[in-house]
Amino acid sequence: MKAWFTKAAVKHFNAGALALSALLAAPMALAADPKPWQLNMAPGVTHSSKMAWEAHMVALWVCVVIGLIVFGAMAYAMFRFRKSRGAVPNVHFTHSTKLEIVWTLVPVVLLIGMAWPATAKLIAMYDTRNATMTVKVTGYQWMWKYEYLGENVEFTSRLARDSDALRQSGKVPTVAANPHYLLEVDNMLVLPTDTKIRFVITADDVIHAWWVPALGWKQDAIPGIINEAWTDIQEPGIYRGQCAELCGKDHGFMPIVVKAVPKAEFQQWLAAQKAKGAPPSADKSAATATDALIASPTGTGVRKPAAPDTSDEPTPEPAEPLNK
Ligand SMILES: [Cu+2]
Repeated sequence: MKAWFTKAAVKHFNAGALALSALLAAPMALAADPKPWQLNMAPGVTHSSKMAWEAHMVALWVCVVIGLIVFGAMAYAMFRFRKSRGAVPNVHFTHSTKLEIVWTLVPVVLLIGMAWPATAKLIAMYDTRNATMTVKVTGYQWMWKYEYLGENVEFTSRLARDSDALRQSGKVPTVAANPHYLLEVDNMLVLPTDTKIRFVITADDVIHAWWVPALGWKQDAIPGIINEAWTDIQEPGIYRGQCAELCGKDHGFMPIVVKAVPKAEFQQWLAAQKAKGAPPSADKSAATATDALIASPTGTGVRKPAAPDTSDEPTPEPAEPLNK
């Protein structure tokens, strides 16, 4: 019994649990959006989110095994040593030194076995060095501003106008008709895949928090303070999130949408943005919006692109060569 709890055995168990849980969660790994009746945490699409998921699965399976052993022993004792079978309690029993040592050491070994890899993961999750690019995120009541630092590209991103109109119409939205109700924005944050991207995150009025679950972290956006985070999205796709800090009456209406595209496509998109004199990116919902001018939170005003939506179609050739 003692040998089972050696460090090597715990490691072996962790590996087995990981393999089993990876097998169980395989269908979920393909989709970033949560599903109705989804069980368990999704692994996400970045190294950080996968590390968090692994630590979670190890802890979950350790808890499952402990639960089975404890409740199994209780059930066995209650059944096997019941009064009707003639069991006689040992009224002289007070303690067992041997048992006390075992039930102290076993949790200590388990906790060290979980804390060691978790600490390594945590350190890696906070290491923003060697990033290829930096995006500055600023929270406002109630929208986000994104700046691609050094690229002269910036825009604001706020709740899509049709989502906003629907919420104020009094109509009841349905999942079928509005699958991303309140999770749609006018300008998506476009990011390249397989790239270490550093974020510097702050706010201009009150505390917000930038959170996209598929990326695996949330980071507070605090006025006067610059917080850091990083990501490396491994699969192209659209990932949705929300402000995660109660920031005022429209806190629930400042969603985040990240569109991850392959590197080459991102460079084309970036070049197109620069060529347009850094107007905002556009997605489908922008085309439905009626207002021609979005007052930027800084008061400078950001003009909407005159051209119709291009972000979901093949990106046009850049008008001028890339600076990179
Ligand atoms: Cu907020």
